[in-house]
Amino acid sequence: MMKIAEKICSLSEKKICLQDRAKTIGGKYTGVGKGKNLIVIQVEALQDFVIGLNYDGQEITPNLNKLIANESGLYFSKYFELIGRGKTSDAEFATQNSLYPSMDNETYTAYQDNTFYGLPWILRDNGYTSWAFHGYKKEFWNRDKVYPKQGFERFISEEDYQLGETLGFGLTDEDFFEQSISYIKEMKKPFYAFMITLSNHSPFEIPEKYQKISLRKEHKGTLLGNYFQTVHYTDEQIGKFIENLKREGLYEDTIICLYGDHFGLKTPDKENDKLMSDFLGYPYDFDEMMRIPLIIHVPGTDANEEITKTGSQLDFLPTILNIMGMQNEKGIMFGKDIINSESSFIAQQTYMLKGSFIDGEKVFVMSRDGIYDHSRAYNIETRQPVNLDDCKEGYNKAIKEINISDFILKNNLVK
Ligand code: GP9
Ligand code: MN
Repeated sequence: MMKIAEKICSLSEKKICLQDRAKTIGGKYTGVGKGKNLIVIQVEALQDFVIGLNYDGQEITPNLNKLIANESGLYFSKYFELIGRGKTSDAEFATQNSLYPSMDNETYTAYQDNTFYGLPWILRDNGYTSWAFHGYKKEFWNRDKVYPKQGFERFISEEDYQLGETLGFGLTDEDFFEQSISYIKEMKKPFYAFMITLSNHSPFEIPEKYQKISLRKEHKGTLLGNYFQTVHYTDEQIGKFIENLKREGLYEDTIICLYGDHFGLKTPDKENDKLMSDFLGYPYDFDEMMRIPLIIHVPGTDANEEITKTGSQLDFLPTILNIMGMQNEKGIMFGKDIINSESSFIAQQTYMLKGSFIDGEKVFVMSRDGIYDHSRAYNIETRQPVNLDDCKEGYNKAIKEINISDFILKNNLVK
């Protein structure tokens, strides 16, 4: 049978061979997580700048910091969201499938009848049980229709949880994590549990009893101040969940991955820009807005380091497959194994328009009027302007990548 990559070689008018896109190259940490259970937590609106932050002597994310500092914690600090029109659902899609989400409509609706071969299917083909968990209405973002097609055998949604006190959308992260444990215990091992949190959603409002961070005067009553409180609340629930996993004897044999789905504090926005720029000490821009943490904890290993190569949600699938010692035998991946790949390049398509990219050195922001010469570019460390002539190659590459991925979605080429 012809593999997907071979098919595209013959189908694509652009005659671009994608054969090598289905393979991970292997090397460092290959197979260190082989045979272990996998829990992937997608945290609502978690940006990276809160990680390791000391806010007037207070840690905003003490439990995540602990997971990173653990002798088996990998922390990817230059990791970026990659969404299309679908926000949370596109973050899920890119992460599971290593394809660019659609810009026509959210991918879960625009391509609900497509066939996919991403993480849930790959794990099932390797003997795993794959379930998804999210404490909101199952129809939202079309999840109930799309999850089975993605390879999830069961979707534990709002109707499967006991709704107590509510926050924002409804079920609290506290109830979500506490009640999910009994479902996880039902899963046949090895298992893959994909969990999507909810409480840290804009406008980040929680009752006073949960507001444990003592805020500076200038942050009180602002979105940034609220954000510190809700991130801290969610971090606490994740900490309790990890303790529960330990109590249930699951922690030692389970890889825990965690990442943010997308930004919480938008730019451009007058209030956010002022508060964030003052707080960070440099202008708040797209790269900081879209930078989210990725943590991979592989128990019983000495995989403990900060990885500073640039990556995005597209890269999660090849990166975790390398760690779990698996290959994607049938699909295609637009991402790379961040740990072993030489590349430090990511393309963007929303907020930063198509053609925009971030690499190890610079950020290129395509102009909204579509005229290349009106674009801007800056060095990611010094924040100083970069000559646009030095961005042409990256700009062309970014467009080409997204167009090929879009071609695959439009023609339903993943079988
Ligand atoms: C709802 C939740 C929020 O189920 O995932 O979605 P968002 O508004 O962040 O895209
Ligand atoms: Mn979201």
